Amino acid sequence: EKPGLELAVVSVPSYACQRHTPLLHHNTILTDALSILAENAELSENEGRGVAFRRAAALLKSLPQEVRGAEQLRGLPCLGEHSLRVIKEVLEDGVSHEVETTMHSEQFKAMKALTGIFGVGAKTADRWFREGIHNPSNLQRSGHTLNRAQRIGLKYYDELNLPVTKPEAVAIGQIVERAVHAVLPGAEITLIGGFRRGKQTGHDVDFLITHPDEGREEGLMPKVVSWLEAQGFLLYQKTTGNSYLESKEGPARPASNMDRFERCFSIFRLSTDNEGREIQTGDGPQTYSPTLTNTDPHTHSDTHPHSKTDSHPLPQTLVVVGDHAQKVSRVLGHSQCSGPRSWRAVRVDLVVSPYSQFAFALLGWTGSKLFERELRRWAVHEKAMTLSSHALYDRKRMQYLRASSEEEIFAHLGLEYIPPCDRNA
Ligand code: DCP
Ligand code: MG
Repeated sequence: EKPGLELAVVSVPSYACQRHTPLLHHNTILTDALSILAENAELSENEGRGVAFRRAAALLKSLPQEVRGAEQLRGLPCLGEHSLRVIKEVLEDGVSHEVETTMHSEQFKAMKALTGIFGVGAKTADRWFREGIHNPSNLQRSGHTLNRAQRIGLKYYDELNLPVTKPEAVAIGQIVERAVHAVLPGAEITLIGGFRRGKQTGHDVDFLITHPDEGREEGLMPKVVSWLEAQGFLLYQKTTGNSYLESKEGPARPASNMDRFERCFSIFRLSTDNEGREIQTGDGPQTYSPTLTNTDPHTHSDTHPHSKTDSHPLPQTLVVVGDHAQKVSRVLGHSQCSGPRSWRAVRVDLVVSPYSQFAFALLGWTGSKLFERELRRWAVHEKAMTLSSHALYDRKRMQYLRASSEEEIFAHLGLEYIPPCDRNA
């Protein structure tokens, strides 16, 4: 017997939230192929098909070793007929015909390019595509009326499509922390999203803000935004208020997967060298001590309040190094704005949660998107519970289940605790 055949008999649970899914895994060639098909399905607004490919990919990400032959897949859950066909093709020929055709199709390329514009979703992109608009330049020349988000998205297209690095995320975190503490001392700021899962890059940076005295966080976002704007840190922002209490459906019957927290979609202006220091006004580096809340010391020891950053505060301005610096300066150098410059645009998502909902918000905003979807599916189908980023409701006992940590929520759901770094489904 070939080594590895035992994979087939190892039982793998079928919900992604029952499994450990690390960032780095053994089946990237297969999961890259399936991700293209998932992305194509999502861009064609075929959500069901997208989820099927995402689940198949997530299953492969959780396997302890490389799949070398289709016989190793026998008995594994989550692999539908279509996904299996693609996997077999890649295992046998190195590539899948369907994936290659999709990747190189004019429609897929155009939809990716157009939805890559901040403020443009699949519906709008599809309408433009059918009018013959295939890329940002076509759009620029079309004379279409764009909203404020889309105009900014077009203006900063290249740099908003450059990955945001971990050091850049940390630098943004310091600015967010200064802003929040300036208007509400004692508030806690947590890095969430992909960076909390241990990713080294992201398409944006996500933060969750709360305050131990419930109620103090109310109306916080407009004040934070004003501070950031006054300091010249914002290129764009759109704030939406908390609508959780007003919402008729309540957490037991959420109308959608969208949560109702006070939230700010923004684009930051981040200095990329020390010349940018003049925009970093305020307390200055000497009196500023980073206290970015850390709920996960294993993946974020560099931002932990008790780590070495206490004695050696990180520079207030960001010095980007290596390959990324070259890419950034190339893009900035070629930007249509005003020639080379010492700052870049970065997408930042801020969310404010009342303290009593913090654990749910943290769990709901750490992702991955599929992991979140699977948690909610597990809750409903296996536990008769409704999970949202606000609360957990037990339908049989007809009561809300409180939790002050993610561990407690997993326990309520009858699941083994999965740490953030293993939620990369
Ligand atoms: N999230 C969600 N539903 C939403 C919005 C967000 O479940 N409507 C969760 C899942 C995401 C997390 O919030 O993982 C952050 O959203 P992002 O789109 O920023 O996703 P990531 O941070 O995981 O990816 P990236 O690294 O590309 O930013
Ligand atoms: Mg993110």
